[in-house]
Amino acid sequence: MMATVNRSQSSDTNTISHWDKKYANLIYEITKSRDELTHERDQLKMYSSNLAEEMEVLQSQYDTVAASRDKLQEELNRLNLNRTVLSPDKPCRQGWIQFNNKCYYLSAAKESKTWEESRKDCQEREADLVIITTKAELEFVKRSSSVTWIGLSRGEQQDEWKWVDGTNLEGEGFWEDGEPNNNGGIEDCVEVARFTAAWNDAPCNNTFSWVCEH
Ligand code: MMA
Ligand code: CA
Repeated sequence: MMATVNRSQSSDTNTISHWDKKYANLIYEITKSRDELTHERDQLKMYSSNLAEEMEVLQSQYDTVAASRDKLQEELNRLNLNRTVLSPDKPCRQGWIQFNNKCYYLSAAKESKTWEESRKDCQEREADLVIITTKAELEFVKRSSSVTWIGLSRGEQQDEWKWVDGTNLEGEGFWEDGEPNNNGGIEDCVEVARFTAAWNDAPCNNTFSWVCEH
């Protein structure tokens, strides 16, 4: 702006050429720095696209490592389950209750599962649904607050009952009076009632408490 004012006030061609030179120089400098910036921008673009590629590679490496970490964690959990040193005075894992020479896991009070789900839970604890052999064990297994699944279910035949270890029920068992009655023709699993220490056949899809043994 100052230049325009000066120029209009001057008729000196030397001065004009002086300003032209200055502008030419300025334009040259600006053009040069624009070209430099353009170059720098292009380099940054390339750099950024290289980084994006590198990130993709790292991401996939991370995913692989994370997956193997999760697998190891699972394995560790499994090993920890067995790690508890069992001694004669403390033969059961933490959270398990000893009764005679066996260890029992009683499901949490608020939890209930179908017979199959209960069995799966026990198997995940490296145990199985309880097999009851004595009246004393039945009394122990009975839960005062809820009905309890045990490891007994109907076999191939209507009157055949199988324990989870594959053996058949021997003898009379501990059936409630009038049981098993296969009510509605859909009662293939056995529970211990809330009030009486006796068995009842019930639909396997009912959800009850459960007791594991190992
Ligand atoms: C009755 C009795 C049982 C049967 C259940 C099913 C409450 O007991 O018939 O044998 O299993 O009903 O709910
Ligand atoms: Ca029944």
